Amino acid sequence: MVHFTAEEKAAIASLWAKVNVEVARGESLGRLLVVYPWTQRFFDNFGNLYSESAIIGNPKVQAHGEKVLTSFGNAVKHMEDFKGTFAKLSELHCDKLHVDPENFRLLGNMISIVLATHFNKEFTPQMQAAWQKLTDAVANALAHRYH
Ligand code: HEG
Repeated sequence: MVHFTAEEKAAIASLWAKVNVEVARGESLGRLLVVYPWTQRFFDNFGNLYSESAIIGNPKVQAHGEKVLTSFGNAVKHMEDFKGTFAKLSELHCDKLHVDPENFRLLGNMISIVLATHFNKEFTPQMQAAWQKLTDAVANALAHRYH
């Protein structure tokens, strides 16, 4: 089980409190779909994903991105029990959607990049390290059904 120090928890919570999910909602998923185009195959019912601007402006990408980000917010609140928190979602992604778990890591990296673009200097290497630990823990918890 991953352990977070009190400093890491405080750093993560303080940054997350400033994230405007309404604004950032499509950015991480949008970047995933642009940077790693093969991830688009999971979203073939999302309509137009033909260009970067189509992806970023696609309302379904926005709506789904919001679900993903909100789910991350849930992880921030439950840092003692990722497995329990993501048990249902792990079932969905592994058993039903068959998402390759490598993609969970890739999406975690996109979240780090979005945070870096929004928070610039505040997203210090130490802050990044704490977030990377969180996104890795979420990725592991989501992949749990594959283990
Ligand atoms: Mg997933 C559904 C969270 C990565 C593909 N994802 C969902 C849902 C949540 C979620 C909360 C909605 C579940 C529901 O409606 O009950 N996803 C989530 C997180 C992460 C992640 C926190 C973080 C790593 N998802 C992820 C990746 C892919 C993917 C990397 C594919 C490349 N998710 C996916 C698909 C659905 C969900 C195809 C169903 C979408 C739909 O049909 O509405």
